Amino acid sequence: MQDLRKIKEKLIELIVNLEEESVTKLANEALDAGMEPIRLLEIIAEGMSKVGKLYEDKEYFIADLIMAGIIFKDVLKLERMQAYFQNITVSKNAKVLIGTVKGDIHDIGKDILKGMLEASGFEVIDLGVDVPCETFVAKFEEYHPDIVGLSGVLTSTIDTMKETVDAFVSSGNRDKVKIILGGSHLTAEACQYIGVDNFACEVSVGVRICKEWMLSRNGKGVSNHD
Ligand code: B12
Repeated sequence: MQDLRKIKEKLIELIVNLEEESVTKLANEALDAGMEPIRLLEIIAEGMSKVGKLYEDKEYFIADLIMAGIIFKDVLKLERMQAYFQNITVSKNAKVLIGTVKGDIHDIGKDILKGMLEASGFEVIDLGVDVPCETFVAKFEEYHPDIVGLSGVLTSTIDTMKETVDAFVSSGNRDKVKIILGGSHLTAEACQYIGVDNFACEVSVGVRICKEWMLSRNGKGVSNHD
């Protein structure tokens, strides 16, 4: 059994080299060796950032970004990762509507959010990617969720997120729901400009915020397995 620090270094190296099969094999070994699924996700995300940097530096191309996305999804599909996400034994007492905003098709962060919210007892309605403002509002009016989560990683989503929140304002729905933003490019200033209740650059932080909101709303919050 390799030690976890060595596994981490090797995993990042394999991701950067886009070695799909070797990443899933080593990810399984890491879980066997006792690595927490959430830690594994952080390591894979670190590898993805390095791939993103190589793309920025023009050493990698769009095909390499696509491959990196496929590798991440392979890891999410591993049996033990699925088990981690689907560990739901509680009644669903809070609803979250999520989606990646218009113009952005990145969905890995959103999918992790969905898995972690469900594992924490939330019911999740996932609108997918490239979701227009009107769809967010229409689905809000259809499902009446407690929380709306807007995902986006492109810097251009600051404007699209604002348009989406503005659509909640103009339809008279903004005061009826908590809205959280998620994306690694977000800041407190952006959050204030867009007009939302909170933001998170990490899914785990976002899930904690959602739990706290539900706690303060009904005094009992959602059940979880922490
Ligand atoms: C894989 C990838 C792709 C894949 C996406 C596959 C998929 N199914 O998602 C594909 C190939 C499709 C792609 C396309 C493009 N990409 Co791309 N991509 C990436 C890459 C390498 C990894 C993204 C990823 O999945 N990361 C891992 C996940 C876990 O991270 P995440 O999504 O950010 O989620 C985290 C947080 O943001 C947060 N979170 C996310 N959503 C939410 C929601 C809530 C509510 C909460 C609380 C939290 C939360 O939690 C997660 C961590 O816990 C990044 C590089 C990077 N550094 O991220 C570039 C990157 C995001 N892409 C980039 C670009 C430029 C593009 C393209 C424009 C390229 C092109 N010329 O066509 C297109 C855009 C297409 C579009 N319209 O969206 C740039 C964005 C630059 C910018 N500043 O806007 C990046 C940063 C690469 C770079 N360094 O240049 N990409």
